Amino acid sequence: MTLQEINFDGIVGPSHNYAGLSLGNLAATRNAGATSYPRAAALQGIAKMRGNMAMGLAQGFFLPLPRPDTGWLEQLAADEATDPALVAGAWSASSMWTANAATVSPAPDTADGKCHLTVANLVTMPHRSHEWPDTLAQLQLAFADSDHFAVHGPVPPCFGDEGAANHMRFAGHHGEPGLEVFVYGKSGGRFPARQHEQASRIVARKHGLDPERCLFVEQASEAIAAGAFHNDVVAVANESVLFTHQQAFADPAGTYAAIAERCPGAQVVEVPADRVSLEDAITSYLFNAQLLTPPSGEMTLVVPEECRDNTNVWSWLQDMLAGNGPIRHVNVVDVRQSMANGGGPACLRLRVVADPATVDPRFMLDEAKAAKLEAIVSEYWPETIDTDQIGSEALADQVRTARGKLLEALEITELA
Ligand code: SUG
Repeated sequence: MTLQEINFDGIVGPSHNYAGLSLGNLAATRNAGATSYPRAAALQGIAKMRGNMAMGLAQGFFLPLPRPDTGWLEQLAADEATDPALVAGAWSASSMWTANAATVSPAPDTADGKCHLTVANLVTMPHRSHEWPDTLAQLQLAFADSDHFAVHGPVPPCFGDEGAANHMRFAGHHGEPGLEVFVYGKSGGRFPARQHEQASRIVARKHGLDPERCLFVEQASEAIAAGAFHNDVVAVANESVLFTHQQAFADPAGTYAAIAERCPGAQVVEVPADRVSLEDAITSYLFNAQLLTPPSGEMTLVVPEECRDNTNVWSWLQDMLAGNGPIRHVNVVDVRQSMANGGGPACLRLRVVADPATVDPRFMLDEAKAAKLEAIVSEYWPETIDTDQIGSEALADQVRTARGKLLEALEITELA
C-alpha cells in the first residue's frame, strides 16, 4: 500500500460565468458582468492537470455538478422575476474549486486508520450552499472503498465550513502521521469570515484526530478584510514546509512556534509584507499556489500567470529561487478564467493522500483520458456566456447536454 498525494481537480463546468456572487472575493466582484469563456476555462484546467502529471504526480478529477439547480430554486420559490441573484446562484459553476469540496484527513492521522473526508457545507455564500449534496454523492462514489475511506455528511449549518481551503497538513512525507492545522476566521469585519472555529473542531472530532496533533489557528482579520476570503489565499503547506504571507495569521510567531513544536523539522518560508503587500498577494494569488513534491524530490510551486505580471511578486520569487530554501522550482500556469472569479491553482484542487489503487479508477486521470476530456469540452462547452444569458432555456439545455456527454464518455452515469 503506497500512500501518495493525489490532487483532484474540479473540471470547470459548462455554466462558468461571472455573476459577481461572492462578497469579499475581490476578483469575483470586480469581474461581475464580464463575458466568460467556459470552454477556454475548462481547457486551461485540463492543461494544468497535464502539467502536474508530466512531473510524475498522481492526478484525479471531479465532475461539474448538475446546473442549473432547478430543485434549489423551487425550494427558494425564486425565479428571474423575483430574485435574479438566486437564479445566478443556481447556475454557478463554483464546484470547480474543489479545495472547498471537503476537508480530508489521511489514514495515518485518524483513529481508525482510514482516510476521512467531510463534505463542506459552504453555508456562508448562498450560491455555494447547495453544492454539498451533489458533492457528497460524488465523494461517496470516488471513495466508495470503505476499507480505506470514511466519507461524512456536512457539519450542521449553524457553523460555516469551507473545507480544505482552511486546512493544512504537516508531515515529513505525505504517508507519515501528520499535524493538521485548521484555520478559522472571526466575524465582525467588512467581509464575511467563512470558516467557523466550531466547524473545524467538529471535523477534527469526526475524523478521529489525535488532539495532540491538531492546531486551531485564527486567520488575521486584516487578511480577510484585504480579500483573503479563504486562508489558502495567503498560505499553503506541503510536507514540512509552510509558505506564507507575513500577515496571514492573527499570531504569526505563535503559529509558527506551535507548528515547529509539533512537527520538528518544519520550515517556514515567510514572505515579508515590505516585499509583497497583502494586496499584491491577493491580486497575484502567489500563495494560492500548488506546492508539490514530484518524484524528483524537488519541491515545486505552481503559480498562476498573474504572479509573473506582478513585479514585486515575480522579483521575490526570483530571489527565493536564488537562495537555498526548500522550494526549488516555480512553474507558471494559465488559469486566468478561474482566477477572474477568485480561484487560483490551489482552489482548483482537493488533496487526498491515499493509495491511487483504492480510488474508483474512473476519477483518476491519465494522458488518454485528458485527451478525451479535451475533445468533449471542445465540442460541447459553450464558448462564451454573457450574464444576461443566465436563465435562458436554450443555454440550460446546452449546459445539461455538455455535462451529460462528459458523464457518458467517462462512464460515470450514476451521477447523471
Ligand atoms: O467561493 N468564487 C469562489 C472562489 C473559491 C476559491 N477557493 C479557494 N480559495 N479555495 C468563492 O468565492 C465566484 C462565483 C461568482 O461570483 O459567480 C465564486 O464563487
